[in-house]
Amino acid sequence: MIRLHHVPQARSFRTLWLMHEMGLEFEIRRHSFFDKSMRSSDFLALSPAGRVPALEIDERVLFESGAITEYLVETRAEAGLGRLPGHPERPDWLEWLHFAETIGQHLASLTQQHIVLREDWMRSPTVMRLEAKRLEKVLEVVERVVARRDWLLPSGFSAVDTNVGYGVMIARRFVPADLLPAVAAYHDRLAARPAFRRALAEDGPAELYTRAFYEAPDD
Ligand SMILES: N[C@@H](CCC(=O)N[C@@H](CS)C(=O)NCC(=O)O)C(=O)O
Repeated sequence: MIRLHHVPQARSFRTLWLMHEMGLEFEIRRHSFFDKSMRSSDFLALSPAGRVPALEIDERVLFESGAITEYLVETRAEAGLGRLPGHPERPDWLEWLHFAETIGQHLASLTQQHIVLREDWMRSPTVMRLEAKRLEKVLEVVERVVARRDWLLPSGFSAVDTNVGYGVMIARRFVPADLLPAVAAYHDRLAARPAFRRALAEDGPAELYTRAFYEAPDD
């Protein structure tokens, strides 16, 4: 039995989507950021930093979405979504897998600024603008690649498209989609995949991002 610990719209969406791409059977245990349950001793026993995703699989628990991605594609290699050691695209695959968290750090900062910090006096418009610009710069790396081909790797869709693709999906709430047309088209290709649609249908009610776009206020 595989059990995914998930919060709607969080990085655990990567794992939810990837497992559908791989055709795996699993169950979902949904959590909330706002009811303190992720600080309970039961949850911390699964995910010591109190974060999602955490995945119960093969008689153990794994946390860190990138590690989970790597574990899934290595232990279930028949799905063909990894690029395992020896594969000529292995270095590129690893680069994209970890680059997903370079995107993720700006998303986390913007989410904290716009959503988690609820009072205006807690927020910094300077940080909001800076982080949105830095996110745009990071996405330009993706833009240059997906302007030339459908997926991140020349050989076709792989698990790194789910890890980076989650970042692309959330980034649209902070960086106008028309600034990065190839990324917008890449997003549309990702969103048309049946596994993405199944994951979205199972994601659960949004409690983080309730607006389509979060604009940095003027000072
Ligand atoms: N690098 C980790 C980051 C995990 C993470 O920070 N997840 C967020 C949701 S996107 C979380 O659970 N935050 C709860 C908290 O910070 O208390 C990963 O990719 O799994």
